[in-house]
Amino acid sequence: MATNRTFTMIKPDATQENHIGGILNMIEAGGFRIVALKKTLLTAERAGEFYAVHKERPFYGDLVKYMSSGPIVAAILEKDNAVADFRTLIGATNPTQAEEGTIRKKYAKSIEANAVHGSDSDENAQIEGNFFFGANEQF
Ligand code: RTP
Ligand code: MG
Repeated sequence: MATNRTFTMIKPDATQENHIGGILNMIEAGGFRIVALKKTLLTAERAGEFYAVHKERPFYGDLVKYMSSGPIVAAILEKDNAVADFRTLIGATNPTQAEEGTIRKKYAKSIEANAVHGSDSDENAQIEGNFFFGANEQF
């Protein structure tokens, strides 16, 4: 079933470089409403759990280390067609391939330190949002 929500994280490189406001600005300007928002630090264990789908991929160990290297900002976002439209707004995983006007084009430093996460399906958006936020934190 399609929903109108997606989930994002502003990754450690972007929070470290004071891009939280700039990225949230692009998200709101892109027509998304912020349903839930928090800054937090993932332990390696929690990061490993979040990215468990990538366990078999060669970059998994580095990804877990990177995502637990500093605070992240987690958010649930709402908009029609949220998952697909948000992936358009963030741009390609590798910033060298990201289109002009996308968040990764503007803020990503590398294929790993690529500024933001965006859910890849409605199902994962719901799982990922609930990983960080209880029902009484989503408005
Ligand atoms: P995300 O899940 O963070 O929104 O990114 P994505 O869908 O565009 O890319 P995905 O394939 O799901 O990969 C998850 C994250 O792993 C890191 N990565 N590193 N070193 C590498 O080759 C590599 N490839 C991916 C990135 O941080 C990527 O966003
Ligand atoms: Mg992904």
